[in-house]
Amino acid sequence: MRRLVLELAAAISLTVAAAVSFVTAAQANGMMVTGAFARASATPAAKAGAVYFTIRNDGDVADKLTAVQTDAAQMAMLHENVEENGVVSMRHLEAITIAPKETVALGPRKTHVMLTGLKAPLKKGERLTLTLTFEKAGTILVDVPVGGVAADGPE
Ligand SMILES: [Cu+2]
Repeated sequence: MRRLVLELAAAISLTVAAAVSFVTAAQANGMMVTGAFARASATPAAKAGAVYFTIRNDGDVADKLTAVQTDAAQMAMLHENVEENGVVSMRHLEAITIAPKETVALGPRKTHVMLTGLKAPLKKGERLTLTLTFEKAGTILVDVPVGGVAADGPE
């Protein structure tokens, strides 16, 4: 009886975990992407935007995020913010390496996915899909909600 109860509890928690990860995370081959969000465009004429998320590598080998793509913009690329002599500029990154068991958080004022050539301004409450390509884990589709113009996380 006790064993049955434990098995039931395990089955239920697995179901809950699966349901939660469906909503908040996308994963493949040990690579987990969570907390994705974009900021709404500040003006209707905006042609650029940014997307942020957190990547966790639960696998045993380092992996690299090498490409990003979305239908919402003509181009998506990896950028990092660099400060030199008090001036912040953005630098293109060829890839982001994630060591085994490492978590890399993108965010405003640091590493981000830059969208250029937006096909339409990003509006709060809308969603876009981002395709991430990892060297080893392959392709992960990430559902990205658009938050407010100054959002610091998914809303
Ligand atoms: Cu940028």
